[in-house]
Amino acid sequence: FLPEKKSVAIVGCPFSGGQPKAGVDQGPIHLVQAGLIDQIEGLGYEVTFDGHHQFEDVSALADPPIGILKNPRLVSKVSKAVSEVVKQHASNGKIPVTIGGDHSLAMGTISGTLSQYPEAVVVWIDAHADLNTIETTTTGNIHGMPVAFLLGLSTLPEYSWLPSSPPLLTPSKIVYIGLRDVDAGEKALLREHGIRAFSMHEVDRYGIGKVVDMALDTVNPARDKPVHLSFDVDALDPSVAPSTGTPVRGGLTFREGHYICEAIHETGCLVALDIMEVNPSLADAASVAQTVAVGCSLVRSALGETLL
Ligand code: Z70
Ligand code: MN
Ligand code: MN
Ligand code: MN
Repeated sequence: FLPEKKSVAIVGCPFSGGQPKAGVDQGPIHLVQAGLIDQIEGLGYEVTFDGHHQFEDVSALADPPIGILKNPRLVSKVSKAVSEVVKQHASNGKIPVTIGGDHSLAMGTISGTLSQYPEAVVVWIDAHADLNTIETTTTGNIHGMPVAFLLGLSTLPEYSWLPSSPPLLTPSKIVYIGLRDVDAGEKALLREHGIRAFSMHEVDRYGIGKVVDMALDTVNPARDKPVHLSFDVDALDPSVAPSTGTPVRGGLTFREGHYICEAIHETGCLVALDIMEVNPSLADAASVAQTVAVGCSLVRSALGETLL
């Protein structure tokens, strides 16, 4: 399934509609301005970047809440468009690298990957499970819900483009690393559906090397399936990635985050990557520069940059 040529497509997604804080839509612009494309080319890839995705004019869309869900139609339209772009790049043998933007975009990226590679598995790196359903969400922020939509646990007519029975993603095809801020309803869903998750407790107990091995053993035991890596920078400790909407203390170190990316690269199975939730309007200039630089270096690690 792997592309013969080293080829990456950058999918820039300046989108913030899945959560309430302004600025996360500027994340992809900062990542590109920091030199992300040259850095990937420096690793020997041919890089396609056709400019950041142009989204609908928000004000043009009548989008009242559905239940407590905020911007439900906008998030759906954007994710559907992203899904088509990601699938298109994947079908052309490129690795789509989607830079956000908030994590609701993963409905689009992962559905795009799964339409091209139905056997693909998802490695989701996050402080949060992003597994709330329409019934369990207490915030109505859809960036806390993409996994539930992908699993078909939440359905709405407005999201009918996303298959739900059967869904593209099933519980045995996703594994989490880095969780530490999981809502009660999400904990119940993890248990009920037998979804495998390695929280920061397991990272402390076993170390990141063993945790990544165990995580891959659960979803990809023979290391023969395509892997979609969806990385929310808030998985990292706030001292490492301060410029993000929902920093949660006790996160992954700089090295633990990069190790995950390096180890996924080493499997040779990576077919798609997301770097999400970089918000350059939160925190001071030095913290923004640090977070953007970390976002770029996570991408490089996942694409094969080595320390030696
Ligand atoms: C909470 C919710 C979330 C990111 C916060 C938070 C979800 N569980 N995700 N920040 N990236 O609103 O559902
Ligand atoms: Mn997330
Ligand atoms: Mn998160
Ligand atoms: Mn929270």
